Amino acid sequence: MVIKSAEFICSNTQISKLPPPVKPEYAFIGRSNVGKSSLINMLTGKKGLAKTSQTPGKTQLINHFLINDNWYIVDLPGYGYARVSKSKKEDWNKFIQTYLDKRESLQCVMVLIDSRLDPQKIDLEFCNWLGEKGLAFVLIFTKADKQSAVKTDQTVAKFKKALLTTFDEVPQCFITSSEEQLGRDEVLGFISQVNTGFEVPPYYDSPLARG
Ligand SMILES: Nc1nc2c(ncn2[C@@H]2O[C@H](COP(=O)(O)OP(=O)(O)OP(=O)(O)O)[C@@H](O)[C@H]2O)c(=O)[nH]1
Ligand SMILES: [Mg+2]
Repeated sequence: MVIKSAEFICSNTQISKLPPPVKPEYAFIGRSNVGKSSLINMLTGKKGLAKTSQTPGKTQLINHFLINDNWYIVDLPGYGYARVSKSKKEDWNKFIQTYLDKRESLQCVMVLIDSRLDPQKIDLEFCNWLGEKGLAFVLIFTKADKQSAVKTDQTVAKFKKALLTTFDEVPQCFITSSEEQLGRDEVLGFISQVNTGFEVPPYYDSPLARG
């Protein structure tokens, strides 16, 4: 897929204020600091599009980016950020869970996993939650430039094995590096393919809804 345009549309804390669900949408989520915003910038080829930071917890809102006037990338706050109070964390979890569970145009949850780490409980729990909700997801392993390809393959294999204790089959996996532009064609190719099957939810497709 060629990226012709990528623009920031809105930041939200309220589900009711999200753009109408008339275009296919992909949510990028993972632990705080895993590299979500960097990956979005790498995929779109726009360095400053999503704000990145060395301090975990940078992304605090649901951010919508419109790509090629045709589909959305959504940058979500990272989970597992220790320095947020417990009640705030619960509020966030609820908000994100509602978004993921109810968003009609959400085509796939892109779960980002740090390729340097052994399977983390919080990542596995999140994948299991997606499974319980019947939400489609893929795994994107990040920061592959930080170690050898052999080590990355080992991490991927361990994660798949851990998932197979609760899943019958493992989802599609992508290995990426935002530093080295690794995995860009693969991830965009996947999105492009899913986009072709998108249908506008019936209500929004009616003349009434279109105004
Ligand atoms: N070497 C390397 N560093 C990366 C890569 N991706 C992200 N980083 C670094 O990791 C840090 C966090 O990146 P972000 O993209 O801000 O992470 P995030 O997941 O959006 O973080 P929050 O919004 O805080 O949850 C930054 O210092 C990035 O430069 C990568 O592929 N390779
Ligand atoms: Mg971020």
